[in-house]
Amino acid sequence: MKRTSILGWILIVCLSTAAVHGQYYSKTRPYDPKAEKVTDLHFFLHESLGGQNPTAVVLAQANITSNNSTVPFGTLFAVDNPLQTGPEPNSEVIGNAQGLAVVAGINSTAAVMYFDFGFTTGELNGSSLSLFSRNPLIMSEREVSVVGGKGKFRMAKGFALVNPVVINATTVILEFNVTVSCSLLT
Ligand SMILES: *[C@@H]1O[C@H](CO)[C@@H](O)[C@H](O)[C@H]1NC(C)=O
Ligand SMILES: *[C@@H]1O[C@H](CO)[C@@H](O)[C@H](O)[C@H]1NC(C)=O
Ligand SMILES: *[C@@H]1O[C@H](CO)[C@@H](O)[C@H](O)[C@H]1NC(C)=O
Ligand SMILES: *[C@@H]1O[C@H](CO)[C@@H](O)[C@H](O)[C@H]1NC(C)=O
Ligand SMILES: *[C@@H]1O[C@H](CO)[C@@H](O)[C@H](O)[C@H]1NC(C)=O
Ligand SMILES: *[C@@H]1O[C@H](CO)[C@@H](O)[C@H](O)[C@H]1NC(C)=O
Ligand SMILES: CC(=O)N[C@H]1CO[C@H](CO)[C@@H](O)[C@@H]1O
Repeated sequence: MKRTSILGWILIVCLSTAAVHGQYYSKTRPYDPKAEKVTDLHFFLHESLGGQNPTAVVLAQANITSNNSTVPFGTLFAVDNPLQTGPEPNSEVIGNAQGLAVVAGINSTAAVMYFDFGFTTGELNGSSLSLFSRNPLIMSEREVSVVGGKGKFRMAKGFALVNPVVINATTVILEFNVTVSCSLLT
């Protein structure tokens, strides 16, 4: 009974708060391009496939009978890859890349990635970058787009140049050089 009444009070308080702040508004203010700041980042993404502690796993795969690939068209991966300061496996972890990668090339091993690069150390702790792009691995141009961010990277936009350091059946290590501009960098 007591718990119910407390929940009731919380509900009433929330509802009254919502009523006070519930006015719709839409305001426009000038945009100041001089407020844009550019940030460069350099780090390495480490991915483990298979084995005891994979950081990328297959969620689903289309039932395609004719394919010549170990990662055929229509394969969806869930990913939680550490971001580290160096290509060495024991280098310092500074964040992680969480998201999805879908193999989206019918006649090629091409993927599209939907990743959130979250940073967990230093002044970027709690900030993240949103990447949405074709996976550069198999493309001749190894570039991915940064479409947004949060924390220090609010309203970020930019790109990353990617250099594959190691790619084999069990390990992927990618060097990232990210360039983003943000107008709200605090
Ligand atoms: C996969 O496709 C083949 C051929 O169309 C079919 O025989 C088989 O039952 C399918 N398997 C599943 C799990 O749907
Ligand atoms: C598989 O490889 C063969 C021979 O290289 C090729 O003719 C065929 O088109 C390929 N199939 C697919 C689905 O890529
Ligand atoms: C894939 O390759 C086949 C055979 O060469 C071709 O008919 C088809 O149009 C190609 N599909 C795409 C999406 O490139
Ligand atoms: C990062 O932020 C979280 C949450 O505020 C905090 O628990 C953690 O200790 C911080 N890590 C570092 C390395 O500052
Ligand atoms: C990233 O920048 C470093 C220098 O900071 C350079 O040595 C490296 O080649 C660059 N890599 C890519 C993929 O642009
Ligand atoms: C993949 O590369 C890593 C790092 O270079 C190495 O430790 C591992 O043995 C390689 N695995 C295969 C299957 O080649
Ligand atoms: C879905 C599917 O059929 N995948 C197969 C594609 O080809 C590779 C290699 O021949 C098989 O291992 C997959 O099972």
